[in-house]
Amino acid sequence: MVEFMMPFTIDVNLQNGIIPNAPIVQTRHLSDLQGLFADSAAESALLAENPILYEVYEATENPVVEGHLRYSTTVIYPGKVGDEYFFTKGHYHAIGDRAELYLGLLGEGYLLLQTPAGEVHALRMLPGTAAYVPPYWGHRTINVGTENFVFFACYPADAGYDYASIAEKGFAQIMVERAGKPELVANPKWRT
Ligand code: PAN
Ligand code: ZN
Repeated sequence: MVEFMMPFTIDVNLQNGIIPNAPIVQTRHLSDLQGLFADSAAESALLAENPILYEVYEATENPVVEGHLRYSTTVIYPGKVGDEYFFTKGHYHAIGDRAELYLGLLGEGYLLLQTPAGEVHALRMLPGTAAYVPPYWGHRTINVGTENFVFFACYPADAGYDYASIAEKGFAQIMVERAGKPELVANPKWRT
């Protein structure tokens, strides 16, 4: 017997990305991403201040089971560690074949995608850009602007998070500021 969940709507504040009634499920400070930035000296120096890099608002009413979707907004603050722009930790989905869709709401950023072998693609995201994360790709978002970079994400409820591979190896390429502009360069810390 199918159990029918009641349909519903949610509101997303398009001025700031906040989903009213959705708790902040993640507040990530620099210390939560320690070791992920290429410039270790700049990272250590900024740790004294330990700024918040990003926050995630996730609507939590949906069951975390196969067949359902979950959704959230992520607000990444502007800033850099050395010349590398603030980014999210990045992860593969624990169930690798689960895809995801991002929709840019505010600001200017990049979605960095990586295969486990280290093939990287960077997709520019502006308000209105819908960016697809195909199954099996690791993904990280980066704020390359001077304002908050905010995006909506929708993903299979059972996708889960594998942070360990990224924490261990990082991304093969990183986004740094060169002559005032974002540029993708090889990550000196990347381990194959
Ligand atoms: C997103 C991310 C969110 C924060 O909702 O979880 O942007 O990034 P990290 O999880 O890498 O810290 C998503 O991709 N969910 O699957
Ligand atoms: Zn994801």
